[in-house]
Amino acid sequence: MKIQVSELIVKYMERLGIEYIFGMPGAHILPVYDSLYDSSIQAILAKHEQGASFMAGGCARASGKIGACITTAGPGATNLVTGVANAYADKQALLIITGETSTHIFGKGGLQESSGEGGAIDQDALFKGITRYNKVVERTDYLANLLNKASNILLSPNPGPVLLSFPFNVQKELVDDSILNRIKTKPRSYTVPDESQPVAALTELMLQAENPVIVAGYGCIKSGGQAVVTELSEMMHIPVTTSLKGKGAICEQSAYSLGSLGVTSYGNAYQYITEKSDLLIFLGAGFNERTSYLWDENLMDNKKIAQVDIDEDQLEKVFKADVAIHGDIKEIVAEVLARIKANGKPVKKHNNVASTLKALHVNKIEQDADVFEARFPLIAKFYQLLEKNFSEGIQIFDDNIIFAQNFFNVSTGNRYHPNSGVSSLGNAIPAAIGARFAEAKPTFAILGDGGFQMCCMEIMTAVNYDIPLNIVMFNNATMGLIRKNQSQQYNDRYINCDFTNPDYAFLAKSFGIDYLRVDKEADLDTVFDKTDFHNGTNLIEIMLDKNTFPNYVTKR
Ligand SMILES: Cc1ncc(C[n+]2csc(CCOP(=O)(O)OP(=O)(O)O)c2C)c(N)n1
Ligand SMILES: [Mg+2]
Repeated sequence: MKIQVSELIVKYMERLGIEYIFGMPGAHILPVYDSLYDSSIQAILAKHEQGASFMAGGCARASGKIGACITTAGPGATNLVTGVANAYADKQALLIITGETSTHIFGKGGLQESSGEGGAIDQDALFKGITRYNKVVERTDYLANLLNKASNILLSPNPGPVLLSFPFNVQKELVDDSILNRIKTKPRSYTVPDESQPVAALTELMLQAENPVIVAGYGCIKSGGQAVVTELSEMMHIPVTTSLKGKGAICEQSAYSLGSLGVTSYGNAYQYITEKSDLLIFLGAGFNERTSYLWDENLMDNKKIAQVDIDEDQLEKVFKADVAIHGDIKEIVAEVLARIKANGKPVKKHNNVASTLKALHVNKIEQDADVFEARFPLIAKFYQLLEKNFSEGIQIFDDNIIFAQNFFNVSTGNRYHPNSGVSSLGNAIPAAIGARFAEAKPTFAILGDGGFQMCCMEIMTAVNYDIPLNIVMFNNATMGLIRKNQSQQYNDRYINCDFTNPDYAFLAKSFGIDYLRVDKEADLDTVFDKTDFHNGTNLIEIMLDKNTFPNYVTKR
């Protein structure tokens, strides 16, 4: 049967399991919107295309499925850039559909033309560096191949954004719907290559080590490896630290949790690794600037290194490993566990862990308490109450990062999504909205007042679609991180960091959402007593002093 290309695109997305597509229409993409009218996919109208791309990213993060967004040509597409860049850096599966002027107009100066011809902007070139695949689809005879290529990227264990731009006339062309049967829309089952040798070597390394430490990353969570990693840690008494994105890979309240590893953290994990550890086992964790303390060699010195990652490109990217295994973390760790159990020898217990952790804890209280807790009592208490009231079942999108990294112990039943990718301010609110569409659980966006003002109109997207949302905003009337740097590194020469805030109570009222202000600790008890975190849309404003800086030490 013949169907329009616009309908084929929508059916392709349905088969990919896409339930929501975030965007904004324009004349050049209306045929696809018209096909969405009859689809099971719900089209969500954002306030700005950047918001739409962040929502699609949040939806993908929460659901583990493909996120999707749709815009018109020209400014619709250019407004997507930061969200797409974020998904690219974060290796998120994002399908972006954009419109384009009809091909017979190319090069003549069409309205919003983005063909790159005759002085028009070149959308293809613009997105080249931030997509895994990017195509202006000018003809239909290779549609099956082209969509298969898109599927291969979107469904791979290491995906990225795919942008398909359809000229207006192409969207309305007729094609045979049998094309759909030639397109892959389910992930290939991933079989671990024959890893028996490296897995045996990894098991042996672990049995030999006196003080191994697991560095768990987001790859652990993506593979669903939390339970096996926890079992391994508890069975062998191995402490676990995580990258920021890996927070929650094991329960951070666990006796074996060293908290997160990285420049803005307390430094327990750093201390344990540099002073005690003789084996580091990286499980789906990158070793970026933040996690590695700028690739501090003390972390690697005098110890063996093992690494497991499903992304082959991550293996030995920035360090040399004694054992490097390309494979699914859950499967590999399960295999290691089975081998250790079958080993016959008694399982080695690393008995000094508890006392070392205790010593570090004392250390932490003595050295760091005034660095963080005492300086930010309201935020510390907020996270304590959050943990107490929600031991599981919430998802958090956090643009601020520094406070949560230190104050918030993530349990395996909660999901914490720090603003990673390109670390763009303005991500938390739309990403949380996208996630709340995918997952009906209490959802939090946590961010500063600077970031809030970048994306706050998207709150109305939540309101328009009855999406419950909890926004926690830190009001310090400044770009705090910038002010801190200008104070500490530029002799208090403040430039372009401070600003005057609107009255957020009125703002919330105008949006029709609930509002609570926190000036003192007792106000937080009221917040947790009164707020409907499940079904309400709430703005919680926490007042901070602009001259109180999170005084983390970058190197120890
Ligand atoms: C899109 C974007 N622009 C600029 C920056 C650089 N930047 C990092 S933190 C920061 C200040 C954030 O201020 P605010 O959101 O109020 O948080 P605070 O540090 O005050 O808690 C800025 C401008 C960024 N990360 N993203
Ligand atoms: Mg601020």
